[in-house]
Amino acid sequence: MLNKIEFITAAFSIQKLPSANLPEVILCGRSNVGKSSFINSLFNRKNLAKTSSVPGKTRSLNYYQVGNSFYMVDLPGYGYAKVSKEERNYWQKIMEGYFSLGRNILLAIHLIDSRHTPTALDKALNSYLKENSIPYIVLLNKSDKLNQSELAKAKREALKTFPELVPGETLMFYSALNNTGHREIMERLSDLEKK
Ligand SMILES: Nc1nc2c(ncn2[C@@H]2O[C@H](COP(=O)(O)OP(=O)(O)O)[C@@H](O)[C@H]2O)c(=O)[nH]1
Ligand SMILES: [Mg+2]
Repeated sequence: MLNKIEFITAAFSIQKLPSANLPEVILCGRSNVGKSSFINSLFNRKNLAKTSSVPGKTRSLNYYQVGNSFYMVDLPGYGYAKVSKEERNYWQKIMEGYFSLGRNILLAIHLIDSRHTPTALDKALNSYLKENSIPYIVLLNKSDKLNQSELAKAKREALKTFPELVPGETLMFYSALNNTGHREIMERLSDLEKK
């Protein structure tokens, strides 16, 4: 049932989330890393999730329902290395609020631009996931932009920052452009469905 996805709601506060009658797969990462494009490419839908070439501030938690299996939740992105203190505080507050609800999170997909080394906020996010015992995978996204040696370097950098990751299992490349990683992610999601 992974071929059916529909938009449910954009919640601008954690009080406005849909009722927790389905488990959740959450998408996180900095703004502009490609979370919306990930949803569109994964489900082969051109404009289901709005994409933007300018780093915007998606402040909402965007809920999509996948079959009758789970919600896919596009969480607010965080900025680049130099974000304002205000923006960073807002992001931390909403993430802590969301995790404190104790919703049934099956998996977190943490997207990182494969061209950049993980930032302080990537590390903060990783800590939240660990503290809350949420299973997670890191996707090195936009892999179409790199050549073989750059890809190898990106993998090394990610492993240096997050040594617990296992390549091919919890660390993978993804591209919304050429479908790298598509099959692997779909397999992972259909495994969740069987649980
Ligand atoms: N080359 C390439 N560009 C991508 C990929 N994914 C997203 N983008 C581009 O990155 C920009 C931001 O994407 P978007 O999905 O809106 O990011 P979001 O802010 O995380 O939702 C857009 O210009 C996308 O076209 C990818 O896999 N490869
Ligand atoms: Mg987006």
